[in-house]
Amino acid sequence: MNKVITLDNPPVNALSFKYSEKILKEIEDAENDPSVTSVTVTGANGFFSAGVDVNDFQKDWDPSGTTVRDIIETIERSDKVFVAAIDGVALGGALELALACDRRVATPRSKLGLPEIKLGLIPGAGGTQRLPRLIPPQEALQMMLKGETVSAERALELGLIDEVIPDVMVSVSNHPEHVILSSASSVRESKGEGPLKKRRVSEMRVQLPATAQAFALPYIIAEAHKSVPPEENGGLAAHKLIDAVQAAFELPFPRGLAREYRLFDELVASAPSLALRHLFFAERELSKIPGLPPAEPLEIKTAGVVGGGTMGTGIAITFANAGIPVTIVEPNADQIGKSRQTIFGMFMHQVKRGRLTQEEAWKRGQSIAFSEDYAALADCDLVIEAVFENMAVKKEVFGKLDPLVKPGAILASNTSTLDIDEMAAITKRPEQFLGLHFFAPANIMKLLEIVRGKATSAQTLATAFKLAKKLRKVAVLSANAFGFIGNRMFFEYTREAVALAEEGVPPARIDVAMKKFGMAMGPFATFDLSGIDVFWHVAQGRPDLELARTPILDRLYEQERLGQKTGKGFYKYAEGSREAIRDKEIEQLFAELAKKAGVKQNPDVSDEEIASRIIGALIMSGEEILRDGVALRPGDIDIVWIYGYGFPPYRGGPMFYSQEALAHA
Ligand code: T1G
Repeated sequence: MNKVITLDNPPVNALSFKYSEKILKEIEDAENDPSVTSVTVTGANGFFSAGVDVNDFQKDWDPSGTTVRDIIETIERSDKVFVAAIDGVALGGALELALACDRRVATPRSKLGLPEIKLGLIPGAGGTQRLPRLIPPQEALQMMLKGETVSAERALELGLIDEVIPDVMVSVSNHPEHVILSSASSVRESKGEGPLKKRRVSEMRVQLPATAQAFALPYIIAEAHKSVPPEENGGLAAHKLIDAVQAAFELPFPRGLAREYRLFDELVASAPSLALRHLFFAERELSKIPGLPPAEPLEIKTAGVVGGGTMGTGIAITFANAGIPVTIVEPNADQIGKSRQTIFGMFMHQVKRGRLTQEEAWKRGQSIAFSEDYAALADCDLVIEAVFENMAVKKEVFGKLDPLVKPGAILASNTSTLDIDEMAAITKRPEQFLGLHFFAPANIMKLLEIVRGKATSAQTLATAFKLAKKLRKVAVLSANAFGFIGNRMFFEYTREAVALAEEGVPPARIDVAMKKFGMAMGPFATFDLSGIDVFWHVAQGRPDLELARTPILDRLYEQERLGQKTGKGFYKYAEGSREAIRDKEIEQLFAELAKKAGVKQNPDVSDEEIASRIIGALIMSGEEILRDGVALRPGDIDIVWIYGYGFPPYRGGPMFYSQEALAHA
């Protein structure tokens, strides 16, 4: 008889330590039941399992309790045939459980993967030893290093599964005995191999392709180590993963497994993994707004964008990519031409990269309409403005929009620093008004700050969060305060960098020190990328800003040294190049300004001191933002800085980093 065991632990059938005890008992019962000849493990609700419950991996986790390892070892010892029948997602420890089975079948929509690396871990229940035995080892290594999922079709090509089972699997819950048997038997029939036999992956050998020479293994391992970041810069788990896979090549299964377990247990307590697991949950907290009454989100079926500049065009592309038809209102015909060109170029680039079919690109391009007339937006469900960063200009836009768009439409501003309530006040719909602050380039950057006005309703906020998910953005709620969360902190972060430059530390050296800390880009390179005029304009409107009081921005603005866009900023750039070249002129300019201001010089400060001062300023600003109630949680601030400003994820974000730094001080 075939016994069916169904993983059923909503919402994602996670194999928590507690739930693993239940499943282990079911498997042991099947093992001890002489009438059972085969066991099929499947998942409930169209979901196999998301793997081990990440909540269970607290810093001092106790591996002596029942875990998915015990389930897998029981399957391994059994002489009964185990079939994993996958419908939906099979990740991490759940896929490792399937790897311990003798057969794996999956429905066409299934996705399989070992994403542990994204949590700063490695597969810790045999995945690093079984996957390279079942599929080509280089494919196995890359799949685990990238933490990517593969489709059922790709899994079949690789040999990760034996059969793609049509939708018969979806009825597994109401005909368990019959259907699973047929699926298992379909594996038998299609392979014509008679009754299913035991086929332990652990007994297979890791096979290098016949073309590979004897020296291939050391070369493959050496190349793999070179292909990942250094251990201290986010590469710790990757290097340990390569060590574990090397053991699969070189050691008998039991010893390779022991090495994997040891490496995994070390990583669970490692700082990068604690940081990445913090971010995993912080990201899933974002849309939980304490005190907000439940509200049904509206469906945004059509959108309008006022302003066809860089931001407006990027925002329109974002809507088109999410399948939401969008109209850009832009009075300037030349600007419309430029916007059309940008859109066409972007979609062609996606086609060239194989990310979009020609037909899909054309469809998305066609879903973006242009008009010089606001009336074209009358029926839109949401209209966002992305015009010049000036309050009068924005008020004029909303003064035109409010009487024109339909009563239920939401109006939004893409402003990065201006007062949302002041804009809402000139409309008759403050409840349906909010800020949607996209980050440039809007169609690439995943971060979206949702800015809540005094009157913004719960339904408008719920709609914005639902829209963000559809736009594939990571949305963080901000109160309506200057600079919201990211930029307000960025001004303090860059202020400290400028202070160090005034003390005689070359900007180029400051950027190197911040990249060594793990930032994707140094502060001065960021100034040049965003445009020094952007900061200068903001500073004009905010004399209270410390950054506004530094003379350097005025000097650069006067000299039209605006950054990459003018070929000179804090760095200089060769014609048509974005490569930053150190510019002694800037260092002389800082020296003159510092002398005039009587700033004490301190040019020999260490890289660590540079990073500590700049990150310290960032953290203090984050603490102020929490005190002012601008951000809901420290984790929200961390997510803003990971997705919006290139803070190193393996340090968990500025607020997590500050706690860790304090804890180890
Ligand atoms: N553990 C605990 N909770 C999880 C979870 C997990 N593995 N996966 C999801 N959740 C929760 C999540 O916090 C949220 O909770 C809800 O489920 C819906 O998630 C030994 C050690 C499965 C693709 O890394 O990739 O196995 O906010 O909003 O967009 O080698 O969740 O509703 O309270 O993301 O539909 C490896 C992580 C674990 C998979 C579904 N597995 N999860 O995406 O929903 S380590 C993973 C995901 C491991 C072994 C190792 C996604 C998803 P709440 P969601 P979704």
